[in-house]
Amino acid sequence: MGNVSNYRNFVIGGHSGSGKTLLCERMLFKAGAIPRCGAIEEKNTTSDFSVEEQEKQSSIYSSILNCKWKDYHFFFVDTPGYGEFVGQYIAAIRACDAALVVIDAVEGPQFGTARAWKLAKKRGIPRFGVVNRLDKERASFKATLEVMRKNHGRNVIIPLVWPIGDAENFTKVVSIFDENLPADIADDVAECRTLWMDAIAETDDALMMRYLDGEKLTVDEIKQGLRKSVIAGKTIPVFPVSAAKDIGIAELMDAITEFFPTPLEYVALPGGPSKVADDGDAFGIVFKAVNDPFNGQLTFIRTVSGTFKPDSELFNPVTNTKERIGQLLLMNGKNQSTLASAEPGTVFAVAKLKDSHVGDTLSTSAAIKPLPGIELPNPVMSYAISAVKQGEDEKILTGLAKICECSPTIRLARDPETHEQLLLGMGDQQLAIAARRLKEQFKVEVALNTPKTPYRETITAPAEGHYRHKKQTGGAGQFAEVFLKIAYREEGYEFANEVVGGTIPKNFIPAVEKGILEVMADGPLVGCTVERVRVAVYDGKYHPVDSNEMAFKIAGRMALRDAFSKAKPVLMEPVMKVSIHIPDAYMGDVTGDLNHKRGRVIGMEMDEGMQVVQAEVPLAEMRKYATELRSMTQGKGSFDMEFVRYEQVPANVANAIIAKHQAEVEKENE
Ligand SMILES: Nc1nc2c(ncn2[C@@H]2O[C@H](COP(=O)(O)OP(=O)(O)O)[C@@H](O)[C@H]2O)c(=O)[nH]1
Ligand SMILES: [Mg+2]
Repeated sequence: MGNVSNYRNFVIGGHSGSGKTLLCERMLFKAGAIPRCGAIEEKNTTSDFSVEEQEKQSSIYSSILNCKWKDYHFFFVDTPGYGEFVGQYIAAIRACDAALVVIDAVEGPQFGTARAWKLAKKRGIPRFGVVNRLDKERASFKATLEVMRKNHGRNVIIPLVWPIGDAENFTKVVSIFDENLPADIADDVAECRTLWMDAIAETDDALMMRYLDGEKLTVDEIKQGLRKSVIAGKTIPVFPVSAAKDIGIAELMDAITEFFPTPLEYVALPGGPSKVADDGDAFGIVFKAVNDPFNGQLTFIRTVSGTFKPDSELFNPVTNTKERIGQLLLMNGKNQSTLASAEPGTVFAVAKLKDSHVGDTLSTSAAIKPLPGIELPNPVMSYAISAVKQGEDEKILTGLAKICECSPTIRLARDPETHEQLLLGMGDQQLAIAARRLKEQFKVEVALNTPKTPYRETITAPAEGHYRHKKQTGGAGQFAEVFLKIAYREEGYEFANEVVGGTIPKNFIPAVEKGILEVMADGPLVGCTVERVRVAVYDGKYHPVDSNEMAFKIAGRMALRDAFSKAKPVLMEPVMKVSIHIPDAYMGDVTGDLNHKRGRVIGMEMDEGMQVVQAEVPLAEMRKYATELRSMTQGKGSFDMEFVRYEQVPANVANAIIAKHQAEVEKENE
């Protein structure tokens, strides 16, 4: 297609509503890639082309875009800002060389902004700050800039252009290096120049010496130093713009050509390639999949090194699969054209791969080592799922598996303890959208229910148990008798045969343990897994004719239930470590709510202007937290959680759970 050093590859991130999608639309339009500039309200932007996005008037999926700008070719990805869909941004950022973080000039930086900065920094790619919607009433460049400076440092966040006028009066931007600027911005611009000159001098000792000697640097030296500083991530140039009114966009696009890296300056993650080139074996990372009604499954790849060609054979070293690819599709939202080759930095799609998924590597060489994968966040919400119509379980699982491919933060799993089929994800909205897709695309309906909590049962005192199983009904009788004792152990389960003198013959011991294992899997309190118990069978009786395995299994089971009831049994529940990110104003509400949830706050800290509350909370109380936190914080909070340990359920809570379970069992037995 062209010269790889003129390719630019970047992702657009930021808080929802900051104008990322409109900025993309504006860039495509200015570059002549689309015939008219769509609008969010008219539901005709290139990025937000799915029905769900048009209804919501907000992005849910990342969109793959490209355009030519002057001698350059941009490959870029628009991403959703909304927290539940952050997986789309994380995957895109993994594939891209740089990030534009968009900030709303009315609201200032928000929590979605902080997340966008942080994830880009973690990926180690250069960043621009784009202060957008500056034409709006109440918008202020300087106020927004001050908050950004406070969050990231005055010598890091440095405007490269300055706006003339704010809000209704925002008319244009000027380069801070221009001569003869209006007097009212002279001080601000002078400060930016000094900050840039300091940053540039730091990139090179020789420049530093000359700068300290008071020598003037040439325009070329300034540009090169600036580029070096940005690519090293030391500085973040800031651009005031209005995507709606097309102000500052050309300046931004020019700066992308000048200061963002070329694909050959690829920032590898630890374990990634040490060198990339436009020749040699081709390899790239899979970072997105979509289920397209026309093409079926489309898989998106970013070429990292080498050049992919159509109609060729690729290897996936992660799944160990050979894949045949046909056309290389160049996408602009849903519009596609074909490519003759895909050089480094190119983002392209291929249809109908067999076994390649988000995070995998594809290569022309079978000897390729996989690139580091994509680290996605843990699910924070789950539903137990079942088919609304009987007999459609299989169809639901196949459909959902396809949906999970395209939204890799959604997962299917079977809970081995509760035996429920779970659908896990980042929040109720994301999972509701998945259910809706399933209905529309796969024509099956799924019911989403609160999952059972995988409680565990254990004992707190040693005890003995006994059971005598005896039945004499007509023909052959049944007889077995078992004595056993149980004691608490630190973890797991242990079985010991301490029978002496053959009171239970050796060949029946496995049957006794089978009965015991039935109780271990289906505990007496609430039917959950029993653990932390040592069971020792020490005596019994048998009958030479009437004893059999079935009889000993029953005796083993009943003897353990007997012992268990005397051993001061307790219920254990999973406790999660939860980190909650919220604006300071919601601290009281959030910690108060944690108290109601039997949670313990174990730490608080500030992080980029947000409060981070660390707490330990029982899983049973966290089932609807995604929804609750959203309403408590007007959508401004987010959280993640992971399992820490099992803890004893307080007696009053446990009694209620046990009573409820017993009532259910009785109802079933009726
Ligand atoms: N006035 C004004 N509105 C804008 C501008 N950019 C975006 N918007 C509006 O802000 C809203 C959110 O824009 P959108 O692009 O969907 O934001 P995203 O969630 O970041 O993708 C929409 O109503 C846009 O029309 C801008 O520069 N000026
Ligand atoms: Mg959007």
